[in-house]
Amino acid sequence: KKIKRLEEKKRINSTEVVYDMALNAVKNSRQNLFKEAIVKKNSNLAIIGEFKKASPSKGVILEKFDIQAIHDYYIALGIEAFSVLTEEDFFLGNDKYIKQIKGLSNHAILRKDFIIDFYQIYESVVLGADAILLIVGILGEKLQDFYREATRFKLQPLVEVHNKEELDLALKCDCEIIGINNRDLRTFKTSLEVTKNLKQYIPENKIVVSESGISSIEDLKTLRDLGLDAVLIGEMFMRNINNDSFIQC
Ligand code: IGP
Repeated sequence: KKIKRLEEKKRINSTEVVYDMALNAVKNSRQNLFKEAIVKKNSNLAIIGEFKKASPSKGVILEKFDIQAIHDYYIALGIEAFSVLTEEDFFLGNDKYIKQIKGLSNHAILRKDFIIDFYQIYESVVLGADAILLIVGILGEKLQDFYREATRFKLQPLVEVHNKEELDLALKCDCEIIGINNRDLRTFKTSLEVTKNLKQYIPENKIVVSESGISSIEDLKTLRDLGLDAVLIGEMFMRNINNDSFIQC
């Protein structure tokens, strides 16, 4: 399904065309904006708030997916950066959300999608993303090439790992920002133990983000004490946005 969708896009705009568009768009790059928003400044954790309508494990999370309302909620919470799901089939995301959100404020934007083709790197530049997700579990040894191409186009890759082998690959390609996904993408189960385990193997100079399944103040305290730079939260915020109380966890 993914590949079919990509083929369709390429029929409309070939890789060469999107590549040229990216070369032009990279001139407007907000260099290092994402990195600077999430790097540890004092002992506080930065929070990346995700715009997430649905997920493969939970189905539709937020019926009324109002970009402006979610944006305003995140601004009120003091969130440091945004993560925007553009993946259409499993997360009901859309490319157009990036432009919409950029029209609302200057926060850094991470494009969340399954990047499997350079085409999507060029497309991310054209869409105006500041950062993209590169999933080591999907890219394997190809990570290095994707990382190089993304940084050549001034995108800051968040390199996502879930186990020690994947982390070793990420470290081998000397990436700056590592995302530890607490969710096992095969079983959908989340555990903060994944972050606890992997954090110890990551050199001090890396920016480390813990992703998925973060749902309480207790979780945030645990992660802060581990010395992380940032956390990435989607579902918990999406479930709380329509509640009267500020934050329910
Ligand atoms: C957010 P949660 O459990 O707070 O909604 O998780 C984010 O980590 C998750 O959406 C995610 C993701 C991904 C989605 C992490 N890695 C890769 C799609 C693709």
